[in-house]
Amino acid sequence: MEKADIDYILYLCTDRSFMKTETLEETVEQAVQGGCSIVQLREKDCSTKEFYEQALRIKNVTQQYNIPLIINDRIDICMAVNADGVHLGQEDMPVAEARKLLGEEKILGVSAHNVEEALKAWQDGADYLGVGAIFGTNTKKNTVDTSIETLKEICGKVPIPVVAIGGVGLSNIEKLAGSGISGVAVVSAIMAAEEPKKAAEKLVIKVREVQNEGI
Ligand code: 3NM
Repeated sequence: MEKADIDYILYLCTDRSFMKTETLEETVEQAVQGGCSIVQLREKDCSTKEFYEQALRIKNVTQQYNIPLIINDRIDICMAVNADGVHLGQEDMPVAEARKLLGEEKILGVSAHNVEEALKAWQDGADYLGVGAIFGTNTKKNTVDTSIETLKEICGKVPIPVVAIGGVGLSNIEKLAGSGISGVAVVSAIMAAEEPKKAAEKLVIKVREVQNEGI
């Protein structure tokens, strides 16, 4: 898949602790069937071997639906399973080094919390940015609150896609109208849903509605 063709409208970050299905693959497949357009495998408490095996299983699903699979933090896992890219936080591998290791083909996403971090990530080779936590979240500890104003400013200053993350759900997506984002990234809004497919369908409809109003 060409980088330019990637659709960031509904970006799912996984977290097995929320899931209602037996396996992570099931939740991911249902979410993708509902319209989730890109998936990040985010594993914080497992061995490298488990992470690798889980990545292979999730890749089976994303490949079938032709949507990108991004691996959180681990360049080695991305290369080992030939995933589509890596997402890095500000405390992870420096972006320029990661770009060297990954090459030009892989997607490189970076978390940014202010304009300075956003500009640096873009200059160092990021393909997209995750900006948050916009609405606050209990899903991840030690997040940095980022305002909608800052989100908007970042979107205006970097030429790469920006997704909003952190507490994003059906009830607050409309607050992002006019911000310039390419999509939203969610964990609990899909992972914790009894019906991930329905949850994804509703979220996509909402993001599109807001986009039509000039997101
Ligand atoms: N990154 P939920 S917030 C993985 O602020 C992640 O960079 C964040 O989970 C950041 O959609 C977050 O359940 C968790 O609020 C988002």
